[in-house]
Amino acid sequence: MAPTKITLQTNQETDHENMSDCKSIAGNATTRNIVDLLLVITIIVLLGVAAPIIRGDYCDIDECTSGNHSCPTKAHCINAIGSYTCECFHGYHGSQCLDVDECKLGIHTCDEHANCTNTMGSYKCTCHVG
Ligand SMILES: [Ca+2]
Repeated sequence: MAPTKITLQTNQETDHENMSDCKSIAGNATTRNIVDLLLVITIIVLLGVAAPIIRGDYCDIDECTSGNHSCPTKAHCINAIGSYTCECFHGYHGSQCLDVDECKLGIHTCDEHANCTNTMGSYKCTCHVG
């Protein structure tokens, strides 16, 4: 009677798969670290982009260049974030930027032998005859 052959299968192949799994797990850990790092970088970048938007930096309309302001004609328009201001030209004052009458106010620099004549935005001095 011939001996019965019994084939025993070793666990080598299974062990090999387990080793691959270990490497795979290690690889996944590295990948997870990279993904986490990219996530943190993305959040930082998004916060950097979002902060100016939240502050309104990118939502500002330049009323001065668009002509959508109500400054007096004798004023500079100065844009600001979310608003604008008007600054009277030199020689004009008040909320309507009206002419300053330097002669009437006595703030001219005309010589005592000259007449002061008010002009729009300024004044002029004219020497007395002689
Ligand atoms: Ca004047």
